[in-house]
Amino acid sequence: MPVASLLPFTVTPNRKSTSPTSFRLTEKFILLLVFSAFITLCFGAIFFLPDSSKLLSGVFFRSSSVEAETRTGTVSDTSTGTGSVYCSHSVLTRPFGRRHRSNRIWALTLLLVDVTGACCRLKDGNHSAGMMQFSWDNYKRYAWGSNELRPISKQGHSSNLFGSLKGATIVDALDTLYIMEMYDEFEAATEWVDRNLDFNMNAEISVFEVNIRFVGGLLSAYYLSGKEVFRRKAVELGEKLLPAFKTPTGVPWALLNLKSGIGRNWPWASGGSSILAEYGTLHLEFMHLGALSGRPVFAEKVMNIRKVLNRLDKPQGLYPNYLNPNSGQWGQHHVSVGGLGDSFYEYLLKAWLMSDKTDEEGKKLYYDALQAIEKNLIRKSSGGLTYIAEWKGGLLEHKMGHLTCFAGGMIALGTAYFYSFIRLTDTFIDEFDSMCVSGMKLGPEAFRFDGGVEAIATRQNEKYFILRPEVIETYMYMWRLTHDPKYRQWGWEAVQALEKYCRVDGGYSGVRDVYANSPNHDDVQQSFYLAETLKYLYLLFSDDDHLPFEHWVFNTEAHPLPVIKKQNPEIANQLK
Ligand code: DMJ
Repeated sequence: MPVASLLPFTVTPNRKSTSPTSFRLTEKFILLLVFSAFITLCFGAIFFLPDSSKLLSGVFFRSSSVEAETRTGTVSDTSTGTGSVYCSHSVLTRPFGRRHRSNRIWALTLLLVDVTGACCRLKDGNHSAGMMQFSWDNYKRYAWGSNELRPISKQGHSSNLFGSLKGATIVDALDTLYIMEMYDEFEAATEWVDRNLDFNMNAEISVFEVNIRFVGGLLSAYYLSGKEVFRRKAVELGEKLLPAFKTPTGVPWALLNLKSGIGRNWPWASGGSSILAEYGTLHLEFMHLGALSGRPVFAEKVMNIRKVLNRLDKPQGLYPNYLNPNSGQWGQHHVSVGGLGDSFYEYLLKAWLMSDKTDEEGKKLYYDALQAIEKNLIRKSSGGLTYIAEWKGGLLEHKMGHLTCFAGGMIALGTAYFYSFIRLTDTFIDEFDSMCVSGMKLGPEAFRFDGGVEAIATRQNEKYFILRPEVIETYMYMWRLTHDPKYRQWGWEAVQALEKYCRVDGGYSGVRDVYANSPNHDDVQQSFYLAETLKYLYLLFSDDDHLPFEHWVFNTEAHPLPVIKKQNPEIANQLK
């Protein structure tokens, strides 16, 4: 499936062709002269103009450089809490001058291709682009090819989520590099993917993590850049994941050996169950894999998961986090909109949006699930804060995870279409800032509303912050949907907190206790920091037409996937 047929920004309008035979010889000669003059002019522009990419971005991607000038000075207003939040290009980002000449050619190519004007608008960066540069440079210097960076010990790091698979940070960061116009870095990452990203190994991986980070990252890189290598690798990896669905119900295993195709579930999961947030967070990527490979098997696998879920009774309309893939029955009745449940709900809504609002089943499943959540899990604390509790066999645990904080953005996005949730969003989000942050202005992993506390982590093992994006993700959605400056204000405070407490010599690190007086670093720069946290910050301070919601849906790792438009019948049919 050619990229051009999927993307709004690469479709060129039909033009009437003129037969060459209709020109006389002299006319042909004049045309040739004009054409040669044009080519010479273009090359002259590439080599002699000061920096054509800046000019082009000013003229053709709307004048971000001009905007940046007018924004200068507002940063200090922001830091003191007054005025609106804008980041000055000249103060906060690296200069354009270090760009490679090939980028100018690419910019010129974009100019020639982008005749529809519907391209995702590539803008000047903001402060997060500088943060990205720092994270990337350090990863490249100390941990190139490893999954993640240890920024204090300055070496590579890997968790058991990826087995012996390599390069998680590279693949997760590809689209952020591209979106932030860090094209030299994007080229280096592309070359690494082409030469080194290998799935033929005896590695036991998490199907969910590899799907959202690797498949999602490769798909977005493909859709943004059009480079075939990403499509090829995404489909190759997708094929490798298919054996995970070999269970009696078709609900996939959590873990899979890429070589043997043997799967199993996490040993800690209730009764050998698969996890809702894991098997329920494959839909977006698999729909695109189906579209790009032309193989219906990808869509069939994820649509079958819905069938299994539709057959089951839901306690109070809620979805338990555990489901046994052999029996097709629920495991322990634990319900959460945070860890173990979270992105299942997100993908119901986004499946509908990504299908250009044709996936009516996805829409209804989301609506019903949210109604049950509103009724059974959303509560008010004694101090008046609205939060989402967890549910264990009918009893509420008055705790909310950092992971749950993404729900503000999800509910807001849904509210744009489902008006009945407006009240919920209004109250919920306004209290967000005080709930999800600590004295360091960084949110703990979980916070409680019992035993006389209000939104505080009371257990030592819930006080850490690992550079998670969820709070900033919600700020970004809320900003886009309301344009209330407080979301940029809060985002800017998050930037300052990250700079103050998480930035170390060799990159950015999580902290072990957000209530401590000074940070005790955990020495890990998570790949989702580059994929999500920095990207959402960047988008928070960008214009709305930069990856507009109308054309793009973000997977749960913040990888943008294009909406598959109705007028593309071949793909639209696969989504039904
Ligand atoms: C990311 O890998 C994804 O957002 C996932 O859905 C859960 N959260 C982590 C980051 O916190």
